[in-house]
Amino acid sequence: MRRWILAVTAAALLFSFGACGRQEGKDSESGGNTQMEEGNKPEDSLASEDRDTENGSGAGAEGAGTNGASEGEGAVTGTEAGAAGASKDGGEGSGDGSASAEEGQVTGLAQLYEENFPIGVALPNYVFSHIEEYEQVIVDNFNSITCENEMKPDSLLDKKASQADLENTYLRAAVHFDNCMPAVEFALKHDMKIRFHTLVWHSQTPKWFFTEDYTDNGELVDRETMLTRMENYIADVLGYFQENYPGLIYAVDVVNEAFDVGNGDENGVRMKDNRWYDTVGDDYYYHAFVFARRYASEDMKLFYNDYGCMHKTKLILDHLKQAKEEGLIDGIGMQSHLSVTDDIRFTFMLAAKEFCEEGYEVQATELDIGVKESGKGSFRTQGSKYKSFFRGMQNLQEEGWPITNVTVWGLNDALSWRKDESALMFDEDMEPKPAYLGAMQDESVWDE
Ligand code: 9MR
Repeated sequence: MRRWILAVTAAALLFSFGACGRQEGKDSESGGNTQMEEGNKPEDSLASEDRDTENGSGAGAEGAGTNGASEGEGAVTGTEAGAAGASKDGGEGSGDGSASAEEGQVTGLAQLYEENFPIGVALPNYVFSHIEEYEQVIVDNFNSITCENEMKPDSLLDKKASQADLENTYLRAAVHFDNCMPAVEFALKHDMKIRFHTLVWHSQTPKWFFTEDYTDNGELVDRETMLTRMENYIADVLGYFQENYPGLIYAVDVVNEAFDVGNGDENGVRMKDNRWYDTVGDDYYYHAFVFARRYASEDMKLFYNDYGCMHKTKLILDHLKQAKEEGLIDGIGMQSHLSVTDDIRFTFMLAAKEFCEEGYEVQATELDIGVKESGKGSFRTQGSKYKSFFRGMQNLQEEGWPITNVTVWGLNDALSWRKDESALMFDEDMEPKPAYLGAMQDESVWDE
């Protein structure tokens, strides 16, 4: 795999912007949760409850290579990037397309932000089975990974084994870790850490887990039974990693997306399509933190993770108050599924700061920034937004606020769950887009 230089001149950037025929995007964080709801519907996902647990990879992985940006649309090609290569501080690059630390160049995002926070990427199993195409870029840019789907309950819960021994599994469903092993092995090979995503979520959690006989049509169990199953599930999953891979997991999304006024009860707790709510009740998220703190090792930070955080800061803070006061939670994961029309510089960063002021660590856990309008300038605007995002988080961290990670939700536009919006930093050929240069704080990308 060719290694490319990270910074390019404005000229190279401008040359590389082709016509950007983009489809109209869906709503992002700013516009409510339309897109999230669609994306999260179990039936939209290969990881739906009817799916066998053996199939660990999600829609993003399956759809790989079938869509996304076509060549030349906004990508800075490796050749151009290399030829035009300049180091971050403006020095001339080698021009041969290779980057090396010896030449004084920053090798990528992880190094650029190493004084600030780890930089993560969400990866589906598809990437690990085609790793020769992606390994160098991953290693150059990221030091944290999140499984896009393979650590979710429908990947870890083992239906057959649970059904086969109901007497022993009734309160303790069987789990297995086959699906996430490629990610674990990759992380170990490259000395990377893993953000665990996610323990308790209404989506990608099979219905059978909530029923009397572990079948899809069984009766739902009562609150006490489900609380015990929740406790055992959390204990077994966290216990497995502590025992087998101590130190590998540094952050855990304990609860995902529990607050949503549009789909919630009168207090905004997610009710729709939420079997945790149906069985345990409106305090299910609190108990998840109780159990997670009970079984997590000290080096695993416990997170509440959600979309649209900048629009529901108070809702989240109010609901988490008790867990926070009891020391059960460490941070807020702001998913950061954004669009180029979102106000990142002020609205997003203010929300991040507000969480910090309340004593939480903040991580951007699922960053992508969708391009809404077709047209020449779209990818340049996207580049500015990425720049603004990374710089904003860096500024907060440098001011002393505990910003402890930025993770992008996918490696390239073709692998993204938002294929229609070309929301990531690399195009389908793994060529860096202006978004990447923005994230690298390249001077060719204009400031917002
Ligand atoms: O990117 C994931 C996609 O491959 C799955 O099909 C989808 C199913 O729900 O989940 C996506 O990841 C979601 C994440 O787990 C939680 N926040 C929203 C993400 C995008 O939908």
